[in-house]
Amino acid sequence: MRRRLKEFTMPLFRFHDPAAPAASEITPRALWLRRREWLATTALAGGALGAWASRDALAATPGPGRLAKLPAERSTVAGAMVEDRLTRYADVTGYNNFYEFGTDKTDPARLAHTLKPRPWTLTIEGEVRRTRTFDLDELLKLAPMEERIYRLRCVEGWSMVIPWVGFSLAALLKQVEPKGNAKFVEFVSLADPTQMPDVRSSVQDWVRDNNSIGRRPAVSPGVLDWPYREGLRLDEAMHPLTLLAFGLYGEVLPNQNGAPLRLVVPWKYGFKSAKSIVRIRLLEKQPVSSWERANAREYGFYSNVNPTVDHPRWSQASERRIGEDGLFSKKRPTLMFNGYEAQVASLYAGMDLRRFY
Ligand SMILES: Nc1nc2c(c(=O)[nH]1)N[C@H]1C(S)=C(S)[C@@H](COP(=O)(O)O)O[C@H]1N2
Ligand SMILES: [Mo]
Repeated sequence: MRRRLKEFTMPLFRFHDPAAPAASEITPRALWLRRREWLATTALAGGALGAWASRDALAATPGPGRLAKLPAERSTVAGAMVEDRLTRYADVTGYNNFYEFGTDKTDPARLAHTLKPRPWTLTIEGEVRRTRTFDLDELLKLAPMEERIYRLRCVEGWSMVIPWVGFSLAALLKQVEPKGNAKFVEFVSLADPTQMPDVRSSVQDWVRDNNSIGRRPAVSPGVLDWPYREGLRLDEAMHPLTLLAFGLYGEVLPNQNGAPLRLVVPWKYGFKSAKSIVRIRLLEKQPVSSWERANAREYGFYSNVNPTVDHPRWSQASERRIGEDGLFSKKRPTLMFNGYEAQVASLYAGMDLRRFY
């Protein structure tokens, strides 16, 4: 399968020691560690944050320092924070899925410089009392920025641990006052072919080109229809773990990670976490997300991380951590709800998770 082949053939150049930081990365890394120590001592005496700081010291994590800093405070969901080692900044920002820029893992880092994260507006509409359009500066001030360290588990079988910066999506949704009949939330990403090269090669283009007699399609068929769309149930969207992220590693989001704002839903497969969002719609009926439209049997609406429900073409029982587990060994056990069972299982009480996959 195309996506899976990419996953196993692309990163062959990564055979260097993943724990060794390049000389150029040492200074920002030192800054990063100092900042984490500051967080550990000032934000929370001892406890979990102290453990994270020493974990970071072991992680040989090249720090950021390329983009503007975001002021992040301690997380309000500290109990859900993971103890795993952080994935290196270079991997978080160099190994991406952002199909608007291509399907190879290295395409977004190479090509997303054409994305213009400013000026940016986000419109929230649908079943709300107050339709609102926010510009980026208004959004940045809407609630205190928090640092949240979450696991990200891609449906393809790999995972990372990423220190995001943002605030709960609930803080934004409250602003528009959802009506009683709002049951779902749809997220729509930017789809601008002048900024995103692969938005040109949509399924519609391919069908149209194929239908015009004597012409071969100019581009290979797009995997997805644009814009990229995702959806959540309203209670999932309002859950405190659901993050509206503006940054990672203490700095604003690099374009390839979904600048200037994206969703992060840590207990669901990564594709539910839509990037570069321009529109949020509150709906009465369940929306159809892009991956569901592309292949409903393989990518369900819920897509909760679940080691006991396999993808039709591969097991989901285990995964490989980028930068730690080697290229071909999916040896790390995948956790129920990606490790957030204590926080989110009640959302699905009594639900057949095999049927609602
Ligand atoms: N708009 C948009 N959002 C997207 C995607 C995409 O192709 N387009 N890919 C998804 C997938 S499959 C994953 S695993 C995550 C990857 O996020 P990261 O590159 O920041 O790790 O983004 C998700 N959000
Ligand atoms: Mo993914």
